[in-house]
Amino acid sequence: MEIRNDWTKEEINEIFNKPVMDLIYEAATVHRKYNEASEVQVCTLLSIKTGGCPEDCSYCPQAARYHTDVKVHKLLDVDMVLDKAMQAKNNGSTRFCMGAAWREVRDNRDFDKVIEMVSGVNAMGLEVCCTLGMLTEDQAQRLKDAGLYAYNHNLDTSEEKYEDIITTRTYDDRLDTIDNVRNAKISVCSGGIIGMGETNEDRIGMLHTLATMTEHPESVPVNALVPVPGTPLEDQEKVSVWDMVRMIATARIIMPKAMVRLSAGRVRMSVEEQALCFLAGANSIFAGDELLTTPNPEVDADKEMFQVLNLKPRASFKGAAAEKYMA
Ligand code: SAM
Ligand code: DTB
Ligand code: SF4
Repeated sequence: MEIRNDWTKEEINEIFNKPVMDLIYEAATVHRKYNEASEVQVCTLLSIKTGGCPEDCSYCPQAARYHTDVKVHKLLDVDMVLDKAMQAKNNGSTRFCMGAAWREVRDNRDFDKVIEMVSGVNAMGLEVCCTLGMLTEDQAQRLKDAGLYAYNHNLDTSEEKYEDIITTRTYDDRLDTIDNVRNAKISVCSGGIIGMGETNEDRIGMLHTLATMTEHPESVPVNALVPVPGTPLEDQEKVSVWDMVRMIATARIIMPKAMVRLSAGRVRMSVEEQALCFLAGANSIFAGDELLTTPNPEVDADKEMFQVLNLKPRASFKGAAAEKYMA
C-alpha cells in the first residue's frame, strides 16, 4: 500500500466504522509495516506563556474570557526554559514542545526570546517544537532558521463544527498557518480533540482534511478533551476508549508514516486502555506530570507502563519528518 493523499470521506468513513477488532487489526498491520511498533516517542510539553489568551476556544482553560483556575504568567525566561528542556532530556524525552497562549506571534522582544529558546533546545539534540498560534511566512522562516523542527497547529475538529467551538478565527486561518509552516520546511504537527460534542462525521471530516493535504502532517496529536471548570465545555462526558481507538486507528491507516500522538486525556485512561491505543498505532506520548496547564500521569507510572508493555522510547530525528527535513 502506497501513501495516499486522495482519500474520500466515504473511504475514511468505511474504515472508521469497521468492527472495532477488525479496525485495530488492520491499523496494527499498517503500523508494523511502516513503523517500529515497539517504539513510542516520549515528548515533553512546557507552557512558556500561560493564560490571558484573547481567543475563545471553548475547550481552553487559557482563554482570558473564561473564569478558570489558570494563573496568567508572562513569557518565561530563556534560561529557565533551557533548564526545563535539559531536565526533559535527562528524563528520556526526545522532543520538547513549547506552548504559548497567544492568538498569533507578534514581531517583538518576546518573539526574539522564543527564537533564542528554539536555538538552545535544538542545540541539545532534542526535536524542538513550538505552538504559538498563527504565524506569517516570515515568522515561520525565522523559526526554521533558529532550528525549529516542528510546529503544532491543530485543526481541532471538522470545518463544519469549527464555528461552534471557536469564533475568533476561521478554519482557513488555521490552514493558512499550516501552509506557512510547510513552506518554511518545518515539519507539521496537526490533529484535534475528541469529546467536544462532535459527531463521527466531524471526526471523519477532520481526518479527511489532514489526510488529503499535499503532504500528510508528520505528526498527528489525538487529544481527548480535558474538561476544565469554567470553560464552556466543562460538563462534557468523558470520551470512551473505543472512540480514542477508532480515531487513532483510522489516522494510522490513512496516514501510515505520521507520528500519531496519544496526547491529552491519558490521566483518565488505564494502562490497558492506553495499550489498546498503542496497538491501534499510537506511537508517542507526552510525559511529565503536567501537559500545559492540566494534569498528566506521573513520570514513574509511565516508566512502569513502558516496562509492562515492553515498549521502548523512540530516538529523536527518525521517520518521515527526518527523511524530509534532515537530509
Ligand atoms: N495558542 C496556540 C493555539 O491555539 O494554537 C497554542 C496552544 S493551544 C493550548 C494547543 C492545543 O492544545 C489546542 O489546539 C488544543 O488542541 C489543545 N488543547 C487545549 N485545551 C485542551 C483541553 N482542555 N483538552 C484537550 N486539548 C486541549
Ligand atoms: C496537542 O495537540 N496537545 C498538547 C499539545 N498539542 C500542545 C496540548 C494539550 C493541552 C491540554 C490542556 C492543558 O494542559 O492546558
Ligand atoms: Fe488561546 Fe490556544 Fe487556548 Fe485557543 S487554544 S484560547 S488560541 S491558548
